Amino acid sequence: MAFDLGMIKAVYAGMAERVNAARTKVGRPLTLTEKILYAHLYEGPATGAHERGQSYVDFAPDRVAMQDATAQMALLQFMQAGKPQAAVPSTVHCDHLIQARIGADQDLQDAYDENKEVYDFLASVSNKYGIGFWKPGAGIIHQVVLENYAFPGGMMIGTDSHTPNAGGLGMIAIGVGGADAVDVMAGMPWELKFPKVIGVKLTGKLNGWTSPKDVILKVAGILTVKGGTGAIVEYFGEGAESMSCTGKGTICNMGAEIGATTSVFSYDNSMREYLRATNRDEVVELADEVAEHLRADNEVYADPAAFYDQLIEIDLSTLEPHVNGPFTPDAAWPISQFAAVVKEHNWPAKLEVGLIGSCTNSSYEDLTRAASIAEQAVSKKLVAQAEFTITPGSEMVRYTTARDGLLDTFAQMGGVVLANACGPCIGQWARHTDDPTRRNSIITSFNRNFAKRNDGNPNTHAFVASPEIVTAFAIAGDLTFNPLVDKLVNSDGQEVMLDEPKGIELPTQGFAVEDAGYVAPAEDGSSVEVVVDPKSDRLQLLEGFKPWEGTDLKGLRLLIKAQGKCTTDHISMAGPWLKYRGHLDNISNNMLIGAINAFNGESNKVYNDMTRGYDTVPATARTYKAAGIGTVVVGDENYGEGSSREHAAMEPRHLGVRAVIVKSFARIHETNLKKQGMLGLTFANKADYDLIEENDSIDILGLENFTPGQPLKVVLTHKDGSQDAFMVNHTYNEGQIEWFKAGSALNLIRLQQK
Ligand code: MIC
Ligand code: SF4
Repeated sequence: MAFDLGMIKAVYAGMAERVNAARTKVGRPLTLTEKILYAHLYEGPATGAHERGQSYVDFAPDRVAMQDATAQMALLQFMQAGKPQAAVPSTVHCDHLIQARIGADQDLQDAYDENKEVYDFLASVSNKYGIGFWKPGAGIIHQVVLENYAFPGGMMIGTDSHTPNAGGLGMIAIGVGGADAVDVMAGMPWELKFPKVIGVKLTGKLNGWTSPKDVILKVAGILTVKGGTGAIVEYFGEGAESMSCTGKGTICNMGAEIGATTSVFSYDNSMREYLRATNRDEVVELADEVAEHLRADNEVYADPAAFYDQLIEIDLSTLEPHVNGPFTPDAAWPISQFAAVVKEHNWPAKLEVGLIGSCTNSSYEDLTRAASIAEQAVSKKLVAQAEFTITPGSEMVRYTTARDGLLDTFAQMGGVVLANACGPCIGQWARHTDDPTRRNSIITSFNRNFAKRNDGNPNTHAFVASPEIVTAFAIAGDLTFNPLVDKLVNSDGQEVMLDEPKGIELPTQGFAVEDAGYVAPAEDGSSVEVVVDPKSDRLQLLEGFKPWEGTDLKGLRLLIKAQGKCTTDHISMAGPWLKYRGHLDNISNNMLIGAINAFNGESNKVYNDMTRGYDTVPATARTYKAAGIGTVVVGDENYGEGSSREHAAMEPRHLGVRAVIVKSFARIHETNLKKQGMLGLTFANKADYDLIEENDSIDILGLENFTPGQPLKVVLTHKDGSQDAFMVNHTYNEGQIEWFKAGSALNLIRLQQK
């Protein structure tokens, strides 16, 4: 059995006492979010109330999940922490490094050959430290977690921003950087600012073409990519109860796209059924005993506006299918308006590829609904006009859908089944295109659609929608097609319409799988050796970053002033660079190469004062570093949105950047910067961003008295000798200031070990 029943029992055993203590301290009815969080305080039952959006709180999550692209750095750090075993149940999932080229079997074999060194490393570290290992091909982390580990009322962290997917099973599941995973695996408290709680009340019932995906596409339109920052989104209402558990997972998964800390649903029948279908009847029995603690107090549901920081209401009965994009997941368009919007913006209307599946949307229900559309391509003699791919989220889903004939249905429509892995979702896609300079459109059932994300091509306009809408679009090959009202012409020249999708929530014959792909760790791993070849270009043992020198930072140079959207994909691109996720020096060659330089509007071309010319960002950083000169990165709003990859913080730290000063940060990235001993600062007055000139020398003052809540001062000396000064804010608490002083959080753990 892969899941840890003993741990779940222990969590539930303490639940009543902890929830009651919290209710007493807080002095009012509790939301579900608060119940789960208070039930996981590191200190035990609450001894006081925590202010939402204000207090930093220490938590004790129940488990940790890591995917191969982030696990390398997480585990390289964990190896330095000096612990014999992971303190909580933890797993590694090999999903990100598999390239989608031809189809599942060949691609998986190639991945084994190309990534052997990394897989061997991950397998042996896992074996040594008591960590469960899911082999390449087993599936995508979030799907595998939902199928095996997530449980109502639990709390987990994962080194991937879509970890919140487990909220579909009522778990508080939060995406973090690898250094946070190290804290939890080392048995230390894990710190988080107590989140605000946004309530989303779902009334009515989904029908026709509308699916759970459309709920989150709609919410993304309302809240935008930063509207969820610092908050947990709690869904409730009759509409929530009428949705499948996996549908809830989809909604929670994509909460990452609005910057939410996580999203969660309360325990209900759909979760019971899903747990049973995935062989976890014992969990149902246990959860039923504490069911009252796995939902908000009745008073909250009776008067939600009084208990949530923000309340949104969506009527599922009237919700339309949505298509979001291009280039950002919060550009939300109801299907009835989409065709007009496509024309108005002159986006390429011809659809070249439709891609379904991924961690977001590859449940049995999703695939049956999409297959019910694909089937009609054949029965109604329609020839699919776009390429079509299917990425199953796990081997269990793949095996079951193959058994039930769904994959054959897709194949008849011309679909290609890819490996159970991230593939095209993360740029691991060898897309076959005759002309990459052509502006073109694709549509996916994934979650992110930043420029270049899927195929590395800036000319690709990527849209996201539900799997059934993607399938209908792939058949039509045209973004101005609305399957709800438009007809298509078939190969007999007749006009036909697609019927509404029909899905099956859970397989009537049950899920099945031959080899799920799990490898249990050794009981005692102390004699397992982990070898890293010093000559490897994929893996590099870490050296600790230097501690703070104890003085203000003076004479720093501006490395880049980034303008506009600067996601973790801009800071540390994925795709071809995933290869170097275990080698800090090599991956640093992608640092900020996608960010737009505010002074020339170009990417990867910044002024280098050492050579008095323009150069790439990494090369410029390296020349300053070699000369012992620290640098500063300046950024815009929501800097670092997107992924949890801590490489986006470690690379600048490694290449000598001392501070990142921005208008606002995305949560995970800000924490990652702090953990790596970097200064992450925000303009007290956002307009001061404009004061920064290309040739500036920068001083950061006030560090000797670096104190929580006290702003620091920045002095700019411009090329002509004139100066400007302004204040910058920070959110460092006492403990985080110690990370800065020690050079990184990990340095501090090592000091404490000694
Ligand atoms: C993503 O969806 O962007 C990723 C790839 O899963 C990342 C993690 C990574 O960069 O390895 C994420 O979302 O955290
Ligand atoms: Fe993988 Fe894409 Fe899901 Fe990230 S969002 S875990 S890359 S499938």
